Amino acid sequence: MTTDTQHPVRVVQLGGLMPFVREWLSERYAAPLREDLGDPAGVTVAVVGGGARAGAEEMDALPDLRAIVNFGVGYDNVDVAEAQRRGIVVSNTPDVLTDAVADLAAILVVDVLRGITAADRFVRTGAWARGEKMPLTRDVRGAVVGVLGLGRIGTAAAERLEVFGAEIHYHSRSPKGVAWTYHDSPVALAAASDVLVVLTPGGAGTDGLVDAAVLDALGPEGYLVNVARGSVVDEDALVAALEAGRIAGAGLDVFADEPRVPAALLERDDVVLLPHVGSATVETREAMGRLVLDNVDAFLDRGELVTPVG
Ligand code: 8YV
Repeated sequence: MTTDTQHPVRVVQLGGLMPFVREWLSERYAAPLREDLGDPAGVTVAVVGGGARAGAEEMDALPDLRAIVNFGVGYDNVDVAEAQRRGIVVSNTPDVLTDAVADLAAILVVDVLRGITAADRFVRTGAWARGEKMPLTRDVRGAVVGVLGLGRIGTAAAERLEVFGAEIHYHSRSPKGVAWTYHDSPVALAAASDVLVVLTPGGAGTDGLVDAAVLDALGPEGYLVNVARGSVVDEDALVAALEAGRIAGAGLDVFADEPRVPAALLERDDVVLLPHVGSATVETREAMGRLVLDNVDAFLDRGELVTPVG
C-alpha cells in the first residue's frame, strides 16, 4: 500500500467488489481495502459494490471523502442523503447492465409460466422416467405482464416480453409516453396481471411495496417475479401467500437478507430461486467495472462523475 507523500492513497475499496474489479483498482490507483488503509487523510474516492454499505459510519472514517463510486445500478446500499449533506457525490453503473437484467426478468417470466426449472427437476429426480406426467403450464402469448417500475430495465424487459406475445401493463409514479396500459397503483396493476414483474429501485421509497394486498390482487393464478431488490417485496407475506395458494408461484433473483433465502421457499416447486445474477455475465460485469474506473478517473482528473446519481 502506498502512503508516502509522493503517491498518497486517494482511492479506497469499501468492500463487496468482485476480484477483477479489486485487481483493477489496486493496479490503477493502488487502492487498498478499507481494513488495510492506514491514515485515511487524502482519500477522496471510495468504491463500493455488492450491497456493501456506504453510510455515515464509512463517511466518518474518511474525513476527506468527496465521491462514492458504486458498482451497480441500484445504490440503496449508499446513504445518498447523508452523502449530499456532506458534499460527497455518488455514482452508479446505469445502462451497461440494462440488457442483461432485462433478459433475466423476461427469462424468469417465461420460466414461471412454462415451468422450465421445475421441468428440469422433474427429469433429474426421475419423475419422467417413472412415467409421471409433468403438469401443463401456461402460454406466454396472451399473458398480461405487469411491470412495476417502468424505468430503463422495466422498459427493456417489456420489449422482450412483447416479442413473446405478452400484453404489457405497468405502474410507475406517473404514466409514460408509451402505448402500454397504465395502472395508477400496484394493487390495480397486480389485479390486471398474470405475472407481476418488480423492477423498481430499492430503498425507503419502495420498501414493502409488494405487500399482502398486492399479492392478493395478483391472485391464485398469478405469478410474482422480482429482479429488483428483496426489500421491495414483503417476504413473509410472499411465503404466506404461496403457502395458502393465494398466488400461483414466483421467480426470485433477489431476497430481503441475501444470501439467506427463507427455508419455506427452498422446499417449494412453484418458485424459481436465483442467487442475484441479473447482471452476472462476463460482458456486463466488465462493462460495469469499466464504468466504475471511468467515474474514478473523471473524479480524480476534474472533480466530476460520469454517471452521477441524484
Ligand atoms: C449487482 C445489482 O448484483 O446493479 C445492481 O443494482 O443489483 C447488480 O448488478 C450488484 O450491484 C453487484 O455489486
